Amino acid sequence: MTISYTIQQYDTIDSTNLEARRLIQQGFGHGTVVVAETQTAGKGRLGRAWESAKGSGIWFSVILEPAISLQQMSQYSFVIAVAVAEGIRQTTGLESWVKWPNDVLIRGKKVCGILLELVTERNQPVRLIAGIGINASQQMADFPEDVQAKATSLAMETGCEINRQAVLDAVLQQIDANSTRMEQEGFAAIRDVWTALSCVTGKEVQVVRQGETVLCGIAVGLAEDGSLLVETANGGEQIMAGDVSLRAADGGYAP
Ligand code: BT5
Repeated sequence: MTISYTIQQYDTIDSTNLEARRLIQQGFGHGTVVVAETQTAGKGRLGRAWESAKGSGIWFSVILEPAISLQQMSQYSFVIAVAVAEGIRQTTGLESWVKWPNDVLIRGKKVCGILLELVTERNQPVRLIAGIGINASQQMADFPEDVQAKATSLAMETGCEINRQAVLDAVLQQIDANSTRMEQEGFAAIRDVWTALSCVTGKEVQVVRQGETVLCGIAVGLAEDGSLLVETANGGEQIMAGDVSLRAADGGYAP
C-alpha cells in the first residue's frame, strides 16, 4: 500500500507530536505529516526534552494507521528507525546506524531521535504518531553543552550544506517502503534489515534504566516483541526498556 502524504507545515509549534494529536481530533489521519521549522516544547522519551532550534533540523511527525495488529505496533519503531537510517544513507552517503531502541547514529553520535506514540480511541483505527527529529545544519556550538558530547548533525558529518527537503522526502519514501515490507513480509524482514544496520549487534553494551545500570553484556539481536537480546555472564536477557550505551575503547561507556 502506498502512503499518500499530506504535509502540514508550521513555522513554530510546541511539538509536532502534540500537533499531530490535535489534528487527529480534527479528523486528519493516515499519511498526515506535521513539519515545523522550530519546536518550543520538543519532546523526547520519558519526559525528556528535544532541542529543536529554528531552521537547523528536520522536525516532523507522521500519522500512520498501519494494517497490523495492536501487538505488532511496538515493532513499528524499528520500521521508522530503519527508514530514517536508509533515507540518510541515500541522500548524504553517510553511514548511519540504528541503536536500540530508537536512535539513529553517525560515528557513534546521535543524529536522530524517534518518539512513537499510540492513539487509541473507541471505534477508531489505532493510530501511530511517529515523531522524528533529525539534526541537519547545526555545528557543535549550536547544541546545548549537555548534548554536545553525544550529538551530531548531517552538516557536521558531511562538511556540506544539507538539503532538508531532500532528506525529508527520502525518509518519507522509506517509511512507505518499510511499512509495506512490514505488512507483507512481517516483522522478521524488518528485523533482518535493522540487525544489519544496528551498531550494537555483537558489541558489549551497558543497559541503564532510570539512572541505574541494570546489566552489561553482548547485544545479540532483537526478539519478536522488539526487546533487545543481551548475553550476560548469567545467560540470555531480554531488555524491554532502557537506554543502551556502547563500550568505548577506553573501557568506559559512550554517552
Ligand atoms: C528521543 O528521545 O530521542 C526522541 C526525540 C524525538 C524528537 C522528535 S522531533 C519531532 C517530534 N516532535 C517531538 O516533540 N518529538 C519528536 P530520548 O531518547 O529521550 O532522547 C532525548 C535526549 O537526547 C535528551 O535528554 C538529550 O540528552 C538528547 N538530545 C536532546 N536534543 C537533542 C538533539 N537535537 N540531538 C541529539 N540529542 C539530543
